[in-house]
Amino acid sequence: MSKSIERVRQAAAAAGLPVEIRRMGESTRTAEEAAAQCGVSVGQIVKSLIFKGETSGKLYLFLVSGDKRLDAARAAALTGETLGRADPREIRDRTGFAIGGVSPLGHLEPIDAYADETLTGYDIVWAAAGAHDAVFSAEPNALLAAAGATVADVAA
Ligand code: 5CA
Repeated sequence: MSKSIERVRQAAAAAGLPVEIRRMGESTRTAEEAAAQCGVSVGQIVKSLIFKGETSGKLYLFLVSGDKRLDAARAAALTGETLGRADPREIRDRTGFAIGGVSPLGHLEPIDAYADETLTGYDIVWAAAGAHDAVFSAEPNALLAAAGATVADVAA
């Protein structure tokens, strides 16, 4: 098992959320691909989006339903600073995950996390597990709590 997948498994277990990570064999890089592979609606896929604070240089994690977009103004109000895209290399170096496999859990450094409240309307959601074909499912409130995410109205 890859190091980053194992990091997700261990972080989830340590947070009280034992997960079964599935390698799908096909790409789950995008929410649409993940939904097709998991046989669920796109809204049930948790996007793990990394943004960077333009003032602090901190990375932030936003967990957003696959059928929603992050509202940049609401996100900035929550973090207290303007946010920009982090570049793929910096995301990989600082979180330990490549884009398409960024997980809600198991980042190399602690990360402030916020979650789209619409995720809590589903019985089960699916999220990336550290590789571009690796996913796990969880009850959304349990997942967001394990990720230490503040649940808020962040979706557009
Ligand atoms: N594995 C799936 C869901 S299980 C997944 O990781 N989806 S995702 O939405 O969380 O990750 C893809 C996201 O990465 C895209 O929605 C996009 O916001 C972001 N992304 C794609 N390309 C770049 C890039 N060049 N720089 C920064 N972010 C990017």
